[in-house]
Amino acid sequence: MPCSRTVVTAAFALVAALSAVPALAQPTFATPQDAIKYRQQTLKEMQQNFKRVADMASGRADFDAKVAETSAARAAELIKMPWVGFGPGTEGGKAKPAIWKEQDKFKAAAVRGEEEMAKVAAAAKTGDLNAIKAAIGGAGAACKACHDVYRE
Ligand code: ASC
Repeated sequence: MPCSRTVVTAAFALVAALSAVPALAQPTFATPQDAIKYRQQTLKEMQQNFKRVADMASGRADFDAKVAETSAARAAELIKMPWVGFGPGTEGGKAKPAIWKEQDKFKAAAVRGEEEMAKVAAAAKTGDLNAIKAAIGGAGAACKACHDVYRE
């Protein structure tokens, strides 16, 4: 075969790709309580990071560009994580049953949060407090919109 080296390389790439799948799989939970704890913890840590930035935007805390950037980046990563913890049969905590009755709407609310937090992270990366001030309200509104409907 003229291209055996290419074939072997491709085969290795395929094996590597397939064996990488389990590592990328979503976390699973032994019990509903584990899922509830997981989503509460990730949302809590997200909120702590968001609040640090929001306090700078409102003037409650002194502006530190580096802290704002790392905190906003962390919040933007963390807000992607809790949603897998709202799987079938994990009703409980402060989560309202509506989450499981209208999964599409809940997912849309989650995505809105992710998008708004990404804007805060992008703003914080510029180091410009005014950019953060402009972005923070949209993120807060996304948090509130979801809580109003889906959290006790
Ligand atoms: C927070 C927090 C929320 C949002 C929301 C904004 O810091 O915990 O849920 O901001 O209150 O309206």
